[in-house]
Amino acid sequence: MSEEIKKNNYSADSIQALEGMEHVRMRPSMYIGDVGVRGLHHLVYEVVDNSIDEAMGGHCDTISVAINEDGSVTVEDNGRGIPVDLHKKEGVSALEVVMTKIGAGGKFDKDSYKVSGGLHGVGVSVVNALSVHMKSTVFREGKIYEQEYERGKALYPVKQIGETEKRGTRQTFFPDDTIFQQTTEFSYDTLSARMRELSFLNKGITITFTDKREVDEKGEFKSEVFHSDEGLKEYIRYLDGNREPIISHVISMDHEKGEIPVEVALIYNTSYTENIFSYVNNINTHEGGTHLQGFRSGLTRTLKKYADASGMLDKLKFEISGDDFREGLTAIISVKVAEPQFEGQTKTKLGNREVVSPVSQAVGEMLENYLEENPNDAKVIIQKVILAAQARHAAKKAREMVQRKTVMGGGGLPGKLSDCSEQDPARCEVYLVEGDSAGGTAKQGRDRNFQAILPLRGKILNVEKAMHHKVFENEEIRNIFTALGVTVGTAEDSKALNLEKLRYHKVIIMCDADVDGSHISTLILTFFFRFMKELIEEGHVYIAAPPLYLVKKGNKKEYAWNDVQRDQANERMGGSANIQRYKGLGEMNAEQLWETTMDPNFRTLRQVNIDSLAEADQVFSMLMGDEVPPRREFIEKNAVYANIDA
Ligand code: 0RA
Repeated sequence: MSEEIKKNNYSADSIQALEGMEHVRMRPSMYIGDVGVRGLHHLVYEVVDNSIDEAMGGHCDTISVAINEDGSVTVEDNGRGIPVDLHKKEGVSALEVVMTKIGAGGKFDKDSYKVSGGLHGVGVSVVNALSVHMKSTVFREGKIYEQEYERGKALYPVKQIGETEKRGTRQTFFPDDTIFQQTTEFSYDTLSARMRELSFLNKGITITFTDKREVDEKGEFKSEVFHSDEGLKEYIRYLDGNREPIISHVISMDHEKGEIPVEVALIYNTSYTENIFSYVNNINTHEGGTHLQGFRSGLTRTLKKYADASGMLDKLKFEISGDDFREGLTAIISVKVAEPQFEGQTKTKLGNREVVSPVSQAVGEMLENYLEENPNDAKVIIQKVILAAQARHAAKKAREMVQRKTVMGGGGLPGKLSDCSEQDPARCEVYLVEGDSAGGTAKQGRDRNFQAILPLRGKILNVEKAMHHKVFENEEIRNIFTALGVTVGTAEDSKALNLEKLRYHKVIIMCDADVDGSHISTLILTFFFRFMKELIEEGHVYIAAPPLYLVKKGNKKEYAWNDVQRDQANERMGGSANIQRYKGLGEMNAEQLWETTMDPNFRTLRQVNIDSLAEADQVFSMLMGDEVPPRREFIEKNAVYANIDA
């Protein structure tokens, strides 16, 4: 290898480049956020982003992404191909500069290249630096060129390896397991969700996604093709597929021209939740920011003006607040910003002030037109807003009761909570347990020093279908708020969550390992997702995994969490072991529950995380909604999970 590098004749600048690459390897998190599962997947997004940029510039329409048999990833587009001619300043080919120099991006083509992202947009050289091996193949001007790299270092100068009629760029990389120590295994679902999202955000592009690691019964790879002609409009239909619309069309607009390209689509449905997803340069801005602010102000101003003029508010006794305009609203805002300033805890909050007014104006214009052209829909929307305002008044009272109890400590902790003695929240955990009897077992089995138990009675409220004041009036839900020490709502943002006084850093959902149990876990998760999203985002929510079987012979016993483990345990005991199937937590005694499910040295907890808020929203609305067929389909599709859970 060193021979080849010498041949490459590096200039002083490229030695600096190498140092840059070393820095990426020394401090990977500075470039990709983290070196866990999330960071690993960012590598793929970074490479795909480059092809998306090429497509957005109008130079390509097809991108294929594949997880290869060996676990590496290949991204290929049919664009112009990264230039391979000599880069005068660097003394090597432009391709090599792009691949091995930090921050080189594609600066030699200002026109279309590129609107840089926040978390990604760091450059493909970062992916190269963090890969044990990478190979670039360029199809350009009738020829095929290739260059390979090891941990970001070129193994040889770009070489021509053949001729071709096709155009494009192909990148294959193998993540470095000394950097990604947790795992280098890509998740099909995570990547597929992102490719779907990208196809909605960039209409007209075809993205194919293939997993070559295994074949199905027919001997075929798992594969999906994503393509959207209508972009955000279609995205809204996808997200709200399981909800009932109250207006006849998705309202949308696409302002490509102008300094700041803005795209917006929205619909109102019969639910009570507000669902707004915002993007900057294809990146989901979880924490919102100035584009969201512009959207909200445009929406409120325009609807309010219309409602005032219509006279529908005349009999209303109280003011309508901003929130009221967003109940049952599903919306997506996508803006492109040349130099985005990202702020906030997770750097997903857009800070650029100049974005507010163009978005607000565009949204206003779009809505004004729609309301004028669809007076019936306009009436339905305003009626919904009025109902929301009335319900908000009821909810406020209910919430204040929760608040008073929590903050003042007046009502104290819920009577059903068996608290722990430890005071430091970082060391405390609370088990939310289905049913009083399992609650009793958990109470006996726990380590009372740091484990608290909150039994929940039967099925908790399906918040997906309940009005907000019903949610805050529900006793089980109030118990959860009080036990956790979490409060909700401030004067300016009624949904803001205050986690400062969170009493347990681990909130563990423990339900029976059967269909009912997983339904109840889903109800609890839905509640957290809609009302305590930050709790999930900050990694506080876990799901306990009780065993399915007890395999016993003589004085030997083993627990099994699935059928394979069960059979293996049986075999280890020489076959014909006694197998007990646990139908619920109630069948375990306190000691067994501790050993298998609560003892930190032995238990497995599944941490709940949200890769994609939009995807999670779609799944929850489907699981908790009215439509049975999609729910069944989901459960069948996720049969592997169902086996663990059922
Ligand atoms: C800058 C200039 C040109 C192509 C590209 C960038 C380019 C970059 C990537 C990254 C992935 N796929 C890509 N495809 C193209 C070429 C400009 C020209 O041919 O005039």
